[in-house]
Amino acid sequence: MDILKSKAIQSFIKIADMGWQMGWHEINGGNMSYRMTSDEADEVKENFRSDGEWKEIGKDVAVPDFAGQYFVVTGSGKYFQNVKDNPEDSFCIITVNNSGDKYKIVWGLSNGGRPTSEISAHLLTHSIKAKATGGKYRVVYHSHPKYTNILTYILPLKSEVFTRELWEMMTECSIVFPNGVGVMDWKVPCCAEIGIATGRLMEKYDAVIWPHHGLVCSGEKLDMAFGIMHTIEKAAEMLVNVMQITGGKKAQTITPDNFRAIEKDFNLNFSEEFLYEK
Ligand code: 2HA
Ligand code: ZN
Repeated sequence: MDILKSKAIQSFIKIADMGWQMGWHEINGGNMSYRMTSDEADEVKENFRSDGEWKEIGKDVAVPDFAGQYFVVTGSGKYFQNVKDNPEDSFCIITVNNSGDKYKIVWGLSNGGRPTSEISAHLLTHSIKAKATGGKYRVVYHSHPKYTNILTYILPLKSEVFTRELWEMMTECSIVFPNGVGVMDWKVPCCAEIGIATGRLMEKYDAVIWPHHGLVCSGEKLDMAFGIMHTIEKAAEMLVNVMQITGGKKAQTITPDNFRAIEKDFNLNFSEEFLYEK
């Protein structure tokens, strides 16, 4: 099968292009990975090359559960802007070795290159999420959305504050990300350290904010991870607008008891830390 006709690859291209259209991927900003099902990989395996070199994923990073699995991953230094018109040059498919500490490119990056510099954050998050969801979660998506980033200069860098403030912006936010949003300390991008810290927060959250940088979302499918990112960014934009108009004072808002009512009717289990009295 022509690899570009595969549904999994088409969906990867579509979501990457949507992210670009949203303005979340200036120059080479952002990265995305998708863990293929074995059927999806089998369907396109005839296109894979076997001469790739095994390379280390990152210091102290190993994901042995993924031995032999395949990931579609954007390329380091590549532009989301070009994914649609030049897919073979913009992303790749990698596989993981038996000890889980090395990867090899089997398709793509036709003009050379390597997978995203945030490969550690991606694979560690995949590992944690796959374990926590019985293998359902397959996507890690990182972008640089403007308003989410603006809030990291305004709000205290606390998961409970970001979660509560974003939840208050639209009733359905608490249903879209019921586990809240994790907020990390600022870290240098592109190293194992940011990956390990992200993975740790992903044990609890589906979305993690990197202050003054961007957002990482995980989900079952590409449209779901994109949807969580979109919802968070829209809520962040609304909060920035409210602050611009009122200086942060709200005439009324969704109250902790309102959230408890949502929790009950939607059968959710909110952490009480998000429902603090102000
Ligand atoms: O340039 O977004 O965090 C890719 C990135 C690194
Ligand atoms: Zn980034």
